[in-house]
Amino acid sequence: MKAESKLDINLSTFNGKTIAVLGLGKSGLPAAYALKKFGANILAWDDDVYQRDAAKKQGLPLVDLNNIDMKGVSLMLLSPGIPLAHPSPHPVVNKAKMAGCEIVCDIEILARAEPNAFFIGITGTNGKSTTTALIGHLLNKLGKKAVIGGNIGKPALTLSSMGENGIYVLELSSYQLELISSPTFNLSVLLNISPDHIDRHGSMEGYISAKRRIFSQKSKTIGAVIGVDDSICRDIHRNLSKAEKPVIAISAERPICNGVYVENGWLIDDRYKSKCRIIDLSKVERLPGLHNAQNTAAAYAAVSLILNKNAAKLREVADSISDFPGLEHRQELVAITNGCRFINDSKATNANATARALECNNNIIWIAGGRAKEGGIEELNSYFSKILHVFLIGESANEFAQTLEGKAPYTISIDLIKATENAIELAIKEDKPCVVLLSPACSSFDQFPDFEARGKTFRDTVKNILGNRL
Ligand code: UMA
Repeated sequence: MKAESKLDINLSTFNGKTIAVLGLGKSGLPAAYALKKFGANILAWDDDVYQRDAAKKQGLPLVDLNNIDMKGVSLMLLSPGIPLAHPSPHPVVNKAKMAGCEIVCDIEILARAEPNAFFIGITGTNGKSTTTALIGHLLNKLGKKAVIGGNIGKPALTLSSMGENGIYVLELSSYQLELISSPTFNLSVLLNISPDHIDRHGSMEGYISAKRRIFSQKSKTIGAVIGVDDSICRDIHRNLSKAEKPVIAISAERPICNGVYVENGWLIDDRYKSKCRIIDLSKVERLPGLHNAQNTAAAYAAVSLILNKNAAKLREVADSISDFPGLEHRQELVAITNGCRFINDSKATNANATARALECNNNIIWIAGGRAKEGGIEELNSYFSKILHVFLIGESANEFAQTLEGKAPYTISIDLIKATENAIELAIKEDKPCVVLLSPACSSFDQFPDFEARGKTFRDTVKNILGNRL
């Protein structure tokens, strides 16, 4: 993407400031370009020579931040993937800290540039992209000016300016939350917390405390939504529910008095005199499974806070849930042939996310593997009986093979194209309806630049072999 392709946010408040930018990838490059356009004195750097070349071609001044005196640098824009504290801080981060320089990410810059806009922040270990997209979809259907962005893959400073009447619906990773210093959100959504990114945060406590930063709320906050299906979030809810503003508890697993929950497939709002049955989620094809029940409950609850329980409008929300188009790489149905469904769930970069796909499918031909997270696929043991065969790819192949030994048949296919070909061959021979599922339970970085490239390879391979049979 060309950095200047869309720069709508007015950053004149940073005019004349000296800003170091470390990391010139998806978020850093457009941010550096935008700040430069509005008169900031940019010192840009990336440790990767290719990224530096790309930045140079777009006219960004490069300065090796490892070799400069940081005094006089007022702000450092740090890309979220670059270590702030763990496993060890990037050397430039240490220099910036010693020079007393504030370290932030692009979301903080957006919040300062658009102080009058309404900010919804969504975080959680899993489900945050779907929830973000669904909230954006529901608000747009209600005729609200709203845009989605952040960790979902739309960098903050490439979004349109929302101004006073607009809404930013932002997916926030724990990495980004660590790099936001101002009270930012008018409405905060925390879906769930389970172990993830421990290396980056040093411990589970560090990860939880990064997630809790979603409650860094503006004085004009209208409330919060919290999933209470795990014990960590239940504790957070217990503490927050003493707050003045409404904190809506949501659950995909059990009835919640005065909350929003899913029971026998129905989304229920229990904040009225009598329980309101909102929509039968089992009929919503693009939001399958319990995990999507949680996402939908959270999105509905968040939007209901904005609508201030306007009953007529809430009916419209229910209707709009059914026409949510779904998201790429998250249980994305890419083809159906002879009763076999091909599902791209490349975004499942940990076992917990993969569990959600295994849970709502049967007769599964599973493609898994990549760069494994701690614990590998051990926690998926209870799903192995649903699996017809596993095709293993990537660095984790041998480790996963050991976990599967004697529990599910597997083949080490090495790479994704081979695994997809193998899976299709097997699916064609199968006499019962089955599902070919790419849900790696691993990050993609051993074989692909990101999960999007991995998902696209799967989708292209399926379509090349089967044609468009959706
Ligand atoms: N870099 C260095 N030095 C280092 C490490 C990296 O210079 O020591 C450079 C790399 O060479 C590269 C740049 O930093 O050019 C990459 O920065 P980054 O890793 O922060 O990634 P971006 O391309 O800016 O993308 C980021 C998010 N990436 C991460 O948080 C790792 C994207 O989330 C997000 O979509 C994007 O901003 C737009 O906001 C992706 C992600 O994997 C989807 N997120 C993690 C997750 O969801 O689990 C947190």
